[in-house]
Amino acid sequence: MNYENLMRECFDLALKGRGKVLTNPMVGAIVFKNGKIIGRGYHRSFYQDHAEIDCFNNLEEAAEGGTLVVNLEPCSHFGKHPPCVDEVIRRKIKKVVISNLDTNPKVDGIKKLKDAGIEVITGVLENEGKKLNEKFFLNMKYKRPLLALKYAQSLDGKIATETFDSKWISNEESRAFVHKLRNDYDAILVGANTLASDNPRLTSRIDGGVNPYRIIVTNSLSLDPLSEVFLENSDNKTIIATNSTKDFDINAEIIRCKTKGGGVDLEDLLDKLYQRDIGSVLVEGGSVINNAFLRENLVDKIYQFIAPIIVSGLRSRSAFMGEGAKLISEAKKFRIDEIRRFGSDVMFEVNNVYRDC
Ligand code: AOF
Ligand code: ZN
Repeated sequence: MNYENLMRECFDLALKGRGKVLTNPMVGAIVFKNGKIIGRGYHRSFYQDHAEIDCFNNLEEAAEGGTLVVNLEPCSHFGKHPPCVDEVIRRKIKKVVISNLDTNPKVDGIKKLKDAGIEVITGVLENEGKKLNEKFFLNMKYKRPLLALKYAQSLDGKIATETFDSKWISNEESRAFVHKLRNDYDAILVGANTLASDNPRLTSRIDGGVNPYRIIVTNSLSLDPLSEVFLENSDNKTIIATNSTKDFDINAEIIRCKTKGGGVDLEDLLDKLYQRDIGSVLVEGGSVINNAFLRENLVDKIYQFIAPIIVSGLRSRSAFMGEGAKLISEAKKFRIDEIRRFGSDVMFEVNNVYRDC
């Protein structure tokens, strides 16, 4: 039997948890029996049931003798929830069809299923499954959030003019896509300079969207407490990440980080965010913060929008400014994985070649 179409449906179910599962994977599950689907479920959010349990809670008839199709190996550990494999066995499922193995070292679900006499098929649409959960697999491998940069630049590689004007380089269609992106990421990060010059809200303005954490990185304490991110804070998700030890009187949570090179130690910051279950960070910063993440080899992905304008100017800003490579052979290497058009703009989605999980 070919399980690809059922697996595709699991992916679609899994995607309903997009932006809500934090450091957990997106998982969809289906029970198939006597030629029809008798139940569907998915992992709705970080705190809610795993997909298999959600699916078992929505069955039209008993699952006994049926096939469970799920995009990730069912878990076998006690985390926030008891092991899914126990429930799969208790429900007398006959066969389990999986796309990806769970790289969480605590999980060894396939062995438990096989020991219970259940047939297990793995690797169905494996690459698509990996792409779907690229954040989760990176989290598991590096024990830190996936870090992506997003910026819009002109044809001549400028993200702002000599007078620091940067509104609006990309067009409306590109910006609508950015709102969708923000919904996919757990946190949006900017530096104090961007906060001062753009005063962004950093919210996701799409229907049913979840607002990401908003992180402001600063080594000084001269932030304007009336900036939008501190005002529009009903869900209390603005974080100031600083290496300063001074006190702030500001409407935000403060994360104190180690100091590196005179600023915030970014690796330490990512560790601290991961401890708070933040699995992905989108940097909408500017030249300095982009370069700081690049130099630390922490950039996993870039969304680069290119608008058909030319800014020119000796002092206009490019996306990365600061210390750079002396030789081309020392340049940081990425792979262009996707090229999309948004009206007159183009977007490259590029990934760090060393980060494949
Ligand atoms: C599954 N089905 O839908 C998900 C799984 O703390 P917990 O109990 O939520 O466990 C989280 C871990 O469980 C996570 O790191 C991953 O290994 C697995 N996620 N497993 O069987 C699911 N979301
Ligand atoms: Zn589970």
